[in-house]
Amino acid sequence: MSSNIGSEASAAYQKYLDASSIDEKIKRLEEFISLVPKHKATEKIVALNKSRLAKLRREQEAEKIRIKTTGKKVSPFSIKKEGIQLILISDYHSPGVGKTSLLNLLTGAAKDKIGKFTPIPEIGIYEHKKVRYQIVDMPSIMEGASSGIGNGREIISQLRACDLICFCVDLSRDYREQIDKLLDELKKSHVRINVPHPPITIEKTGSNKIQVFYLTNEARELNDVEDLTEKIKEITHAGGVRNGIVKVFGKIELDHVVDALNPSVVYKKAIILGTKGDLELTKNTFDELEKSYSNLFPLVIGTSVKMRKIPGDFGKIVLTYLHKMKVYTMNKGIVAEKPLLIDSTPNKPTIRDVAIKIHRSFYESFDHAIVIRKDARQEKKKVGLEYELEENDIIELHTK
Ligand SMILES: Nc1nc2c(ncn2[C@@H]2O[C@H](COP(=O)(O)OP(=O)(O)OP(=O)(O)O)[C@@H](O)[C@H]2O)c(=O)[nH]1
Ligand SMILES: [Mg+2]
Repeated sequence: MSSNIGSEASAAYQKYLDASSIDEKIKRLEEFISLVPKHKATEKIVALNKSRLAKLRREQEAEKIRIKTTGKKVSPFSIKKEGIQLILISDYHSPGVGKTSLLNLLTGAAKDKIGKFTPIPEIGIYEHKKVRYQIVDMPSIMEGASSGIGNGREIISQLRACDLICFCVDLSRDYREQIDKLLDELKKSHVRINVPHPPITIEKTGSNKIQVFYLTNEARELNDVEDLTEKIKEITHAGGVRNGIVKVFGKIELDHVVDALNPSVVYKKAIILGTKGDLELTKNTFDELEKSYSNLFPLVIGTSVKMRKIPGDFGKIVLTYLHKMKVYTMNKGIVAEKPLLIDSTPNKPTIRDVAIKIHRSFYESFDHAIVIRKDARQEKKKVGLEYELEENDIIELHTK
């Protein structure tokens, strides 16, 4: 990756990034540190990674103590994320909606568990164009899940951390009832679905007042800013924040202020997977569902496990929906096997995003990058930090 670090160390670093357990991360990071040539230019990288290693070792120790004292391994509901995590949920019904069947169709996992109630999460890995997706088949969500019924708290806490929630809806049943039940439990748990993060943040400070700043033109041009500022201050005060800084980045509503004060509010992306599309009359249900929920769910996909029907490029559809773009890093002419995923909103990603994503030290000591764009037959172009990237670009970073 970098001319200072050397190819072996860069390869070890990539393995560290890919590692999924603490033990493996520690092993890979030790390997990386031992391979980095030690001189002035690499001092900072070595120090940074040594402190990272110390943190990982503390986590490993804490985990050992936890197992020793509680006698328990990690709960089956605490799932270690790997790749892009999709969680399948549905309302409780017997026979089930078809989540385990979908998991099996995509990943081959849990074949013997189809048709039986799934009491703990089942997990499988689906790979598409070298991108790994962790599919989690959750136990169905019961009424009252938000107050803990049927492991509701454990399930919802996983949903808070995932990349995409997949509402699985049996097309041969009343779809409205299924979707609304799920939405209701999520709403009660402060999980907001398919709405962007409102453009406001509130930080507690040591200062003796609440200050409100409007940081973009859009925010500064809001109607009656003085009145709005007073209202924001009142709500913030009532929410228990006496000293703080409120930053407004765009158009906001007063509900957004309330949400920003509540640390349990999360904003998640979700899609609908209609199931059992082979059964009679489900075509009509699918069309109706798609139409009536189009405001809330821009993506509804019809499936039938019985007919092995799910889009062949399901992975690509998910990546596009999550606004993620795939690029490849290169080191001394060798292209990494696994792609790197970078966010492609609100603007097109640049070399800067890639450098920061790999490691801040690459950004700080950045000199130039080489970009190969095979689709446009672009051979080795030398570029700077602001260069905008396209899907499948191959990028080699060079540091000073
Ligand atoms: N006709 C038809 N039946 C299906 C399809 N997918 C699943 N089923 C059937 O629906 C039943 C339930 O499927 P599961 O995959 O176990 O459902 P689940 O959502 O995992 O159920 P729980 O774990 O109980 O929440 C099984 O008998 C499946 O064979 C499908 O595409 N078409
Ligand atoms: Mg199941």
